[in-house]
Amino acid sequence: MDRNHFYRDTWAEINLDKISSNIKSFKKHLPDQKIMAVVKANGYGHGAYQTAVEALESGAELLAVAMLDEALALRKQGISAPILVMNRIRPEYVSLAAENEISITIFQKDWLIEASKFLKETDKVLNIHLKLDTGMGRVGITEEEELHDVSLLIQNSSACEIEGVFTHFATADEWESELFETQRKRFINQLDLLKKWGITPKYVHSANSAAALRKFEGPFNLVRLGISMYGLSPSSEMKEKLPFTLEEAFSLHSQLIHVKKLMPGDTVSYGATYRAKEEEWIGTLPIGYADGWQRRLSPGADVLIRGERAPIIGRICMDQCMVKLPYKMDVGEKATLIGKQNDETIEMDEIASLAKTINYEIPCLISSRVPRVFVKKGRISENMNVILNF
Ligand code: PMH
Repeated sequence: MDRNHFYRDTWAEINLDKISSNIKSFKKHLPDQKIMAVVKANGYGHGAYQTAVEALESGAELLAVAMLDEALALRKQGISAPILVMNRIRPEYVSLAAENEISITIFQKDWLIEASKFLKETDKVLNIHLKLDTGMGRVGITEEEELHDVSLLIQNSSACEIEGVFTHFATADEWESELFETQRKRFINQLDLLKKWGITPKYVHSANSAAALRKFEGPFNLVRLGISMYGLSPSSEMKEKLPFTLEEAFSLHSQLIHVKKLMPGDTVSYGATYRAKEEEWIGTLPIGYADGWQRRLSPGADVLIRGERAPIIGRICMDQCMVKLPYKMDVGEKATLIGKQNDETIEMDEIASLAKTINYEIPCLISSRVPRVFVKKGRISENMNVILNF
């Protein structure tokens, strides 16, 4: 392990080769669709920049993030591919977006009127994706009149252009969903209206991972891939019916920093909730809830040591937690909290289920103080340690 840029005994490993493989599988699955790699929230915790570069090298052509800051960070790091900010930006920042060739999402007439005051003659043309709400109920235009006004205002402006139109599904990860079909139809109707008004944007998109995995009919030419690009299934329902294997890119590791013998009756951690029944070997790992290893994972979660499961016992602390070892082990032994050791695997879904949440949330919550180690072409290519600005 190359530790040039971090000093702690806990790290996340991001296997970029798996991201590449997932993107390539999608290219085969949907040869006619362009891929927009969704790298918001630091690439769902996987590292936005590294994931973006890998996705672009593997066949994705565009990127999506949630906010302007995330897009600007990617530009600062030298990424020149098209980037879409999917959430609302403040009207006063439109020039900043235009200057940096960042496409933005709009879904309010008032916003557009306000933003037009801030666009300068000298700016590059601002690329806009219209967001339509077909049933997600989050953001997006719902009324025909507002859609008409917004699209014509943009069309008549020399400062901006409609580059795309999109919507977002609420239930694409459920096989039998009436709402999915309703949203698909509503979107097609709205596209017909736009066409009637002379608007045929370059990019028409609606599919997230779940929709892209299930394939569906419509006049769409781009898919927005998040969770599946990272190798995780959008839902357990879909996991059983995936059209190809998704390869998990994220794994989480630590090392024993202390090993001790407990005598019967000895207790472990805050609240003394764990009490030894017999003589037991206990190891301490330097990872805790401040790293995103949530308290609710104990009791329940295991770690892998020498390919065997060892349960986490007692309360998870802020920076440390304890595991029950099968026998005496040495300080320095590697423990895998998510991932594979020999023939045993702890999947992200296992941890998500123990934490009573979805797999999306787990890597997002692994905090920035956990360094990320990137593997590319089978070798460590880079470390990211936000604390030390690496
Ligand atoms: N498009 C939009 C507008 C999104 O909000 C998301 C994910 C995606 C595409 C990618 O979806 P996928 O990861 O299922 O492929 N957004 C979120 C969210 O807001 N909460 O969970 C996932």
